[in-house]
Amino acid sequence: GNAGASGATDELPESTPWFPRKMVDLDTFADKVLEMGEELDSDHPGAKDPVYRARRAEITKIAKTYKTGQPIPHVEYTEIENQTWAAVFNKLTTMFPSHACREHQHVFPLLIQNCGYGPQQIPQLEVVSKFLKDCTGFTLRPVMGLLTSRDFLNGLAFRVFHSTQYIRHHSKPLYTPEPDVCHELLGHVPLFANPDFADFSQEIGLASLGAADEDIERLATIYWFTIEFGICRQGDENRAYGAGLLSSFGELEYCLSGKPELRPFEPTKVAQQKYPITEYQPVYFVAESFKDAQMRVREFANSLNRPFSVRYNAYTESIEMLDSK
Ligand code: HBI
Ligand code: FE
Repeated sequence: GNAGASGATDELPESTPWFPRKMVDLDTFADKVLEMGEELDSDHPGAKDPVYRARRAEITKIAKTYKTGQPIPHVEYTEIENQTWAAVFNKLTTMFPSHACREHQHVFPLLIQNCGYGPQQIPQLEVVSKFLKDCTGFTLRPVMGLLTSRDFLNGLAFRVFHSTQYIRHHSKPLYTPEPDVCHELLGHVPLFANPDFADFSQEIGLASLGAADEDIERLATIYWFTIEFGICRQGDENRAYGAGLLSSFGELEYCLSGKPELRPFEPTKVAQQKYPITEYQPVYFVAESFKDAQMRVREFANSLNRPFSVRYNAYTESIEMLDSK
């Protein structure tokens, strides 16, 4: 590295994996999706429905061609799609008062007032993205399907959340084997409107930039047990804040039922925890607060083997690098 007066460096070790340095670099992720971007697994409820598959292709085309700075195109959802949303919305909202964390419950009425949340129709990503930008600087980008862990986490460094725009198949409204717009809008979005949670999420993203593959694996596991399946302590109760919990009627009830094991959130331990992806989690980790969780993730990130550190410049929407940690 170049240890100039500013400490800034442009030279990185050759072994450093590529990472986005400017917001527009995220455009390169658009068509790099894992399975299910265009193909559906044979066990997907929509796999044998040609109408559903054609509709998916129509909606994912938006993500495929989306470029930084554009408004997210409006999707005119069909009657059937809006009915699927209504089934999920009505079921989950009965459980939020007793199971969701207070940050989620604080934001939810604001989403109803400002973003068209309600049982009638699927809210538009563009409207939601603008709302989040005003709250915490987070924005949404449409995505065709699952990104690699590296790309997905790298987006969080820019306070960008990659969101699907299509909905699950109408034959099973309370089940989806992959993220869909219900999971994003009901599970993830409310938390990204919270400043402490936004900071926490970006911390994981910053740690992922240029990280070694093994460290990406560790950070993806931490992501899994926090942003997807996290539980937090609130007063003398435990409440769900993970989007995988907040968007699953069955698991939201189960995670606070006393059946699964709850352990304190300690990143070095969390990072090693194995987890199933197709059934309820046997173990959850409980955070004391988002600020506490962020501090612990920052400590963990500093212990990783990366010869430079990074910070996000919000004015230029770019990553700055520093030689030493
Ligand atoms: N891609 N689009 C999308 N949405 C996710 O929630 C997602 C992803 N890729 C990986 C991922 N989540 C996590 O399981 C971690 O690997 C980061
Ligand atoms: Fe998710």
